[in-house]
Amino acid sequence: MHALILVDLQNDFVEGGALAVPGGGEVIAVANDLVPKFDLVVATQDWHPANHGSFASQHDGVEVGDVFNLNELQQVAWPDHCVQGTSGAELVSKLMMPGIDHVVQKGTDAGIDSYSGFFDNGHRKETGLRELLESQDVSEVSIMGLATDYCVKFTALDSVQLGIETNLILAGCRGVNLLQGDVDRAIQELRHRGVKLV
Ligand code: VGL
Ligand code: ZN
Repeated sequence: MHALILVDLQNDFVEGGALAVPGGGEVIAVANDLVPKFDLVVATQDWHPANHGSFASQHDGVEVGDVFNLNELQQVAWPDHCVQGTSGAELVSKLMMPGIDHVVQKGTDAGIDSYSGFFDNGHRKETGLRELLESQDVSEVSIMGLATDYCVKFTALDSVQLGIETNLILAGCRGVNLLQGDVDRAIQELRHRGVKLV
């Protein structure tokens, strides 16, 4: 089985959202074109409690974009985003929802971030995505979404590392580029690790 993984296509990551990725809204049409072509479609959803440790607002003296230490892990400080139950956390309404078979939530533990759809950033806990793919006999995935240099990158890295044939749909990805060149570096690293760029 070949599955499509849609990464974090949520209101907060598109224009007008709390952590808008430049051009983020443009990938919704790409997703809608692809959804009917796959027998299994899984969407990931960044789903943070209001006091999530990745939010700059939770720390004195930490500004958005700073890198700080969160429970022994390097953490980028983000604006409050994708707070559970808010409209910003909802999947973009223009998405073809009936074609989405499963939604996997991540980032629910306030003490650790989770860029990957599979594991938290410390590889301590799983989200359930691996089990889901295994139960459906998935051997290949195609991944697209937001943001190329964070959640898409780490989802694809974990996927290849789990032995799944992994394709990255470049036209369906947009990145943050907090530092100039982050997106290009992410793509190079993914290619180097064996992710196929399509
Ligand atoms: C993401 C930063 C913080 C992403 C999620 O979806 O790429 N980036 N949380
Ligand atoms: Zn997040």
